[in-house]
Amino acid sequence: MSIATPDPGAVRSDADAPLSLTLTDPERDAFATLARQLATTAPELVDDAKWVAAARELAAHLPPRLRQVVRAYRHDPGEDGILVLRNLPVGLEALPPTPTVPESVERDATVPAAIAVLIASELGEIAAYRNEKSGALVQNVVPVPGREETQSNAGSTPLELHVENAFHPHRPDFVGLLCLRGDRDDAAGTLVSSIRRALRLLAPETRQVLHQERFTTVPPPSFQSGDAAVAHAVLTGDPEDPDVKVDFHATAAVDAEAATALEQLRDAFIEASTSLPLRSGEMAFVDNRLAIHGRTAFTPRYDGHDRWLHRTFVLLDNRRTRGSRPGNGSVLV
Ligand SMILES: O=C(O)CCC(=O)C(=O)O
Ligand SMILES: [Fe+2]
Repeated sequence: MSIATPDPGAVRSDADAPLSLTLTDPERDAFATLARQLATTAPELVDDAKWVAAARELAAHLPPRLRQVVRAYRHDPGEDGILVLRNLPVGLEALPPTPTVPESVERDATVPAAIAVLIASELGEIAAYRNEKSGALVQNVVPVPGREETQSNAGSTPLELHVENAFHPHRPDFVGLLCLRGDRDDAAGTLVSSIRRALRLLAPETRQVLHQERFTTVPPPSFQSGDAAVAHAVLTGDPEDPDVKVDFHATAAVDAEAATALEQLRDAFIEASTSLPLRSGEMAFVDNRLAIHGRTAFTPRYDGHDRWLHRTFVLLDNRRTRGSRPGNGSVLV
């Protein structure tokens, strides 16, 4: 494993560019060794507390430059709120066919699952939601036959920009998307947009309305339960650098003026958005407090070679969520 000391200041050369890191081949190989070590740690089950604890410990041995960029991102996620990591050792050649079943999750401690959990554990506390994808810590984002038109990650028509689990009192702080297999047509792009960029496109009056409790948000279809609808603000915190809570499929305005503000916010987010066509071995994190995400349309063929991502959620403070995590585990109710 490499013990080279990275240069201080090397991870953020341009404050305006998204944080990103492409592993060197030796770094990738060292990471592959570490991921295999975790993948073969008993009981080789992703959702087992002992295995998750092993991931937390082994994450200390990730390549130093990777730990450095993750730390920089946690401190400040930049204008775009995203971190992109490349040349991760997912082993495309050895992958099984892309799953096609609904609600697919990764229970077995595969090397790609180990990669996602190691990086997530370095960023913060990996977490899942009991009522979504059976509380699995690593979920498969794959197109599912019959679900093409749904506003869920099983669909393949355009997926509206959203904050992940916007309705939940403890929504994830970060969403991680590790690409095992990219879209062969290069059509599928993960859309990301940040309020730091969109804010500049909004009039002061619009921002003011968005800071008021004039919006409601219902749970997404992937949740099998959940209540709507206490009115909330879409923007909170520092008016010059707010957090955002909105899902353009699930959030509604309670009056006409708020509806106009919501429409203007959506336009601003779309104008400020960029598309990340994730390829095999790339992982993107989205800061779910100040950035939103969606996906462009693509054409699945259901032949085992469709686009395949692993999704993981990260929260930053285990104490803050303790009342929602029975038994002090990783799954929130
Ligand atoms: O497919 C993607 O790129 C993103 C899907 C999505 O929004 C999610 O899985 O949370
Ligand atoms: Fe999402």
